[in-house]
Amino acid sequence: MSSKKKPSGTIRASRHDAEDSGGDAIVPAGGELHQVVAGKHEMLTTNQGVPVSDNQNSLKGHSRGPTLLEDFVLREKITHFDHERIPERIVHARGTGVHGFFELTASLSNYTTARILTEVGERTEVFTRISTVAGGAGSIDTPRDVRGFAVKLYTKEGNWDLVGNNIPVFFIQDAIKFPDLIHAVKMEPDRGFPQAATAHDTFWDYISLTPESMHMVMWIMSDRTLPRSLRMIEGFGIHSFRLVNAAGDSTFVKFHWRPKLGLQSTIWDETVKIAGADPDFHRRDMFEAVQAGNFPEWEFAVQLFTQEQADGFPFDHLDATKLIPEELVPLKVVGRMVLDRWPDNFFAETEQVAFCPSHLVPGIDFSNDPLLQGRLFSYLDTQLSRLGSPNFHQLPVNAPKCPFANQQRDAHMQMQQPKGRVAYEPSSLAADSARETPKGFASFVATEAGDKGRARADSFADHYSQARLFYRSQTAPEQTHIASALVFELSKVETLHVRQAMVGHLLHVDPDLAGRVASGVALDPMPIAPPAAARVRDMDKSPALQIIGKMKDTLEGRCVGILVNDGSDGAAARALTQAALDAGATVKIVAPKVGGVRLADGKHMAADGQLAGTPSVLFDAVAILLSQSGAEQLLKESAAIDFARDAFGHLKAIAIDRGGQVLLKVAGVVPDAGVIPATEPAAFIAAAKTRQWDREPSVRTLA
Ligand code: HDE
Repeated sequence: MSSKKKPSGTIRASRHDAEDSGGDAIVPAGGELHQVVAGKHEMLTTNQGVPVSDNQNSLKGHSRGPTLLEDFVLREKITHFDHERIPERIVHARGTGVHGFFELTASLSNYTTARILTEVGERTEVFTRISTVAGGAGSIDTPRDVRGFAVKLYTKEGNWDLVGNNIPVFFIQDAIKFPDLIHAVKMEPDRGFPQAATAHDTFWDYISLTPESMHMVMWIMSDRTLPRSLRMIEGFGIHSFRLVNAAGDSTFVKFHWRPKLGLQSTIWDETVKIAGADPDFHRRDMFEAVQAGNFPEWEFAVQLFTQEQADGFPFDHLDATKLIPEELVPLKVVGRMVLDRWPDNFFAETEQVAFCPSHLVPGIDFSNDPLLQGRLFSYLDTQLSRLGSPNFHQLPVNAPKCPFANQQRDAHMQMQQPKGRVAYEPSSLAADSARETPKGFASFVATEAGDKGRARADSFADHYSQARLFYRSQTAPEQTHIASALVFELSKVETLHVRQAMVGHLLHVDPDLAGRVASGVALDPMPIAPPAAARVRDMDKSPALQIIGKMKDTLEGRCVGILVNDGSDGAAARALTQAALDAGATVKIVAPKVGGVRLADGKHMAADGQLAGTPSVLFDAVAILLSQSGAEQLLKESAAIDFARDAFGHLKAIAIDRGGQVLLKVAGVVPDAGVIPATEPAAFIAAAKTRQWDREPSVRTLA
């Protein structure tokens, strides 16, 4: 390095002198795409490969003089920086992506020719991105919101993008309504808030005028929109698709992802506090799980049904506001997905990944669902503005892993250098150029007849029966949470007639629910229900729609927090830690200082988090093990009191010793069956596997 005696403005290790220092170099990879890779002894260069001698000082007329325009090193670096951001997604801007694989466990060869669904035991690489919908890319991970569940499967026959959500139905029946829905939910355009929230006037105004949204409203007001972890959500393709077999026969299919860890959600008050304690709560949880080798896994299941069966359903399966109850068409598990590799670079992969529901493989086809049909246009279109070029498929995360070739050429950021004079098909001049093949994608031959027009089928008219089905299928605590969520949201709505209109719709869903919400927002008299376009039916309850019913009796994937201070009982802390680890949980030690504590036995215990920055909302269950003097010291510490009070208020199991008992008392907690002596680790673990639902009425007013 040729640095003379110039003050560099920084202290740096000399890369070029250190034998084993890794450098970042831009090198050609595979002769086609260029990527940044770690290399040894690489010089820092400009993008033109010119070695850079000084990366700390711009070129100036003299040491205190003006900067010179001639400084191409500075200009190139700053220009590139100025253009680092690309437009964020208009929806689903905030997301977390992970690589993994899909493995088929049962063949669907009777139904489809798609190799990914017929080759049992084959592993197919996937990239899965889970997102929130309404907030910007930098918004919190835990708003009350739907989660996008987008999976790119790099199959041998091309990429298949299954772009779904964690809720099996949607707000609207027709794609033409989507921009209005999104404009209504996004921050209000004059004031620029609220960010990532449905709890405001424009959203509920739009919804109150859109009865077809009522089923989805039940889902978004349920705890499904408050997932404990992205590893504990279901995924749904939502729309009906077709599977097409070798004989050209079609079977309708709905796609499902079911988390191995079961479903679990947080409590609303807890969710709000998590947003402050850790805005990256879900991304961090996923990162830590994947890095620790606790790879999230989902079962892949299908619901298969024929046109004849569909004709007998009391709803239209082409209507995306309807689901097919599992009790009517059972789920058949045919595969699994494991996410086992965190991306190397967030921008290159998670930000640049481009999902399109129109990316299908031979043997799978679309249905006429009018929402799906609109999506088939939208996603390709949005990638063009977001990624800026029709060559987005050449980015490594988007490129198929099977060979691909055609005569599409040129355009912005073309990374390929095709050879030869033929850029068309058919051609006789290049015998080896890419040709059509009989094995290629062929659309199912469907017979369509009817009058052209902007019409909605009568079979789409029933907007309330499945909303009622969902609400009535819930457990009592879950029903209470739905009612309370509606009260919370409508309490943020300033316009009285919007509140009234919403309660009017709820009368069709369930009069008891309407009563609870009306009372919660002090609405008197009860509004009148709007006319319903179709008779509201009572359907058989579907327990599969619950969360509590689908929580697994396990601590796997969960986290136990243990609060200790100087003088705490080390043996008790170690016994609880071991019991939690044995049950499959992770354990984090929380202490007043991050350096850890000196236990009663004189041993040092390292801390994972400092008390003020590690509240109990970050854990599924907690233990509070305090020495007598430590307990007294923490009584003046609001973070400690909140730690105890919130753990109790969020219905968690709490293990305590005598010091912990003192803290609970100051926190105003009256112990119940979920507060367990630290000397009984087994009982604590059993209680930690669930929430203390019975406790809830004693800690907050619910609707
Ligand atoms: Fe999307 N949606 N969407 N959507 N959607 C987008 O595409 C759109 C809908 C979903 O992780 C956009 O690449 C329309 C239903 C996910 O990158 C955009 C309609 C479902 C993601 C778009 C819908 C989804 C998106 C924005 C009504 C569940 C994130 C950026 C017809 C089945 C994918 C982008 C990722 C993203 C349009 C409705 C799921 C603008 C027009 C229903 C998971 O193209």
